[in-house]
This record gives sequence, C-alpha cells and structure tokens, in this order.
Amino acid sequence: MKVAIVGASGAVGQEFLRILAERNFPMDDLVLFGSERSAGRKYNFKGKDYEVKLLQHNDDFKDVDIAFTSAGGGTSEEFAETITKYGAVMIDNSSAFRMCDDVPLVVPEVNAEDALNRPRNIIANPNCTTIMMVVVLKPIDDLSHIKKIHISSYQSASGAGAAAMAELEQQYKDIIETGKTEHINKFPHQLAYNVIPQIDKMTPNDYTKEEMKMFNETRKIMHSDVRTSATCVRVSSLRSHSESVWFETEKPLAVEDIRKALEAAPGVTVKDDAQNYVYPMPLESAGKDDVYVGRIRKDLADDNGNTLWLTGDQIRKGAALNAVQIAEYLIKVGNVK
Ligand code: 11C
Repeated sequence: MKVAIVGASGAVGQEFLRILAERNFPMDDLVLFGSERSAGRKYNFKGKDYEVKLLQHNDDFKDVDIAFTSAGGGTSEEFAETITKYGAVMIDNSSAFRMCDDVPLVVPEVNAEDALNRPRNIIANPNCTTIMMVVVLKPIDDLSHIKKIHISSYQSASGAGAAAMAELEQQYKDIIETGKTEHINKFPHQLAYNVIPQIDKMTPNDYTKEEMKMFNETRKIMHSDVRTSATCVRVSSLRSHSESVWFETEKPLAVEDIRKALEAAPGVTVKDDAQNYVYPMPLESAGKDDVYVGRIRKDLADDNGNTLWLTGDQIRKGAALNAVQIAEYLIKVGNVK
C-alpha cells in the first residue's frame, strides 16, 4: 500500500503524518507532494525522512493506492486527473468536488458505504463544521427524522490554516507589546480580542459560503431533506471548532433518549453535567479524535426541538482523521486498487 499526501507542509498535511503513524495505518510506502514553496522540505515519518516532491503533471502517482489531498480547491481541480489516472483513490479535503453528483461526500460514522460508489475515483471530505455536526446528529436522526437545524459556530483560527494560527498569536503579542497590530492578512479583521461573523466569502443570499456548505453538505451526507440555517463565526480560540445546535425532529424526543443515543454513538463523547460546570470546550477537545457533546436540553421555543453544544478538533476529525477513516474503511472492505 503506497500512500501520497498532497499539501504535506500545511496544517492538515502535517496532521496526516501524525495520524497515519498513531493509527499504524497499513502502508508500505509514503510519498509527499507540495508546491514550489514546500518542495525539498523533509518530514520524518516513523523514524525515516521523506522529502516533499514538487506536484507536477507526470506519472508520479502510478504506484500510489491512496492519495490524501489538502492543497486547496484549485490544486485539487487541476491535478485530480493526474492523481487518479492509474487507479489511486483521491480523498480530497477541499471543497472542489463536494457537491458533484459523481463524487461521494463521506463521513464514515454516517454514510461510509457511499465511498464505494465513486465514478471518478474521488471521495470528498466534507467541511469540518459539517463533519462534526453530522457525527452528532446522525444518531438523533435515527431516533426521529431531523427536519430543521439552526446552528451558530465558533470556529478557531486553525480553520484558516497554519499561517492563520501564527497570525492570531502574533496579533496578541503585538497588542500586548504595542497596543495595536498590523498583522491582518488571513482574516478580514483583527481576530485577537474579537469575533468575526464571517467565514469564507459572502454569497448573493447574504449567507457565506461556509454557511451554505452546512446547508448543502448536511443534506448530501445524511441523505436528507433537512434545512440548515447557519451563522458561522470566527473566534479567537486557536484550535478546535465549537457549535451551538438547535434541531427540530418529526416527533418530540426526550433529552434522556438523545443522551443515551449519543453515548452509544461512534466518534462521540458525551460530557454533560452543566450543573457542575461540566461541558466540552475547545481547549480540551484540541488534539482529540472524538466530537464532544454537552448542554443537551429541551428547546424552550419549539415543542419538537432540542439543543446541544459540541466541540471537536477541526484539523483531526474535521479534516485529516475523517479522511484517514475513509481510507481505513476502503481497506477493511477490500475496495482499494
Ligand atoms: C474554516 N471550515 O474554519 C473552514 C476551513 O471548506 O474545507 C475548511 C474549509 C473547507 O475556515
């Protein structure tokens, strides 16, 4: 089994290396790819150094079985054919193919089997905010169909990449030392000591692209007609996204039944004893695999509604871990070339 990582120097690329090693992913060889900026860098994987090769249109993917790509939508679009030409499965972290009819969009806890039907040999990894929400809502949807979702997200700097995390830290340092910061490149406004109610570009309906991803991707992954109305917000935590989620089910559900379903669900940890100050927070979920859930309670404004709070590591379950779990599933069912 030969594995390729495209975008090896990025925050998600680096997380791929950690997760593949940690999980002892069944592979014999590894090849790293990057842009001109990162080509030539070396990264250690299980005691051996690997040099990043320049991603080019050639036969470098001939022997590759699984390619994890995380180098932005433009690169994925440009190189998809080169990557998949000889039968490699491309598991893509960008938004380029997510809503294409001939590309499955997969969260293994929800719709693993969709990964088996991939006419272009591309499988799309959903947006991090969507992944974490559907992992938690799937076991509830199994109790009673979820018709509507309202969600407000609290997304960390990590969602905008490694350079954005560094920029947030620099902003705090600048402000503490000089009272102001000039470092505003990766976010549309200063993020330190602030929250920004815009992630990704605006669309004509006055929702952002990130908010529309939540609407569209949730329906595709859950095979559902659910309607999701989101406000996605950048906050100044460094790593791990959080979400406040209100959902309306066809039948009213008791909080205890929801809690039981979540306790039994794969990839979910319930941490819910708010009377004693126990609930999940991004500082704790950073670096962990599960999505953490708490504050489960009745919605006071909707008889068929409940509400909860969740938090999960955007770089792990929201990106690299989900992609690796898709690959593990394909290997388990013998569906790799
Ligand atoms: C963020 N969710 O937090 C974004 C990052 O569509 O894969 C991931 C964007 C995407 O900024």
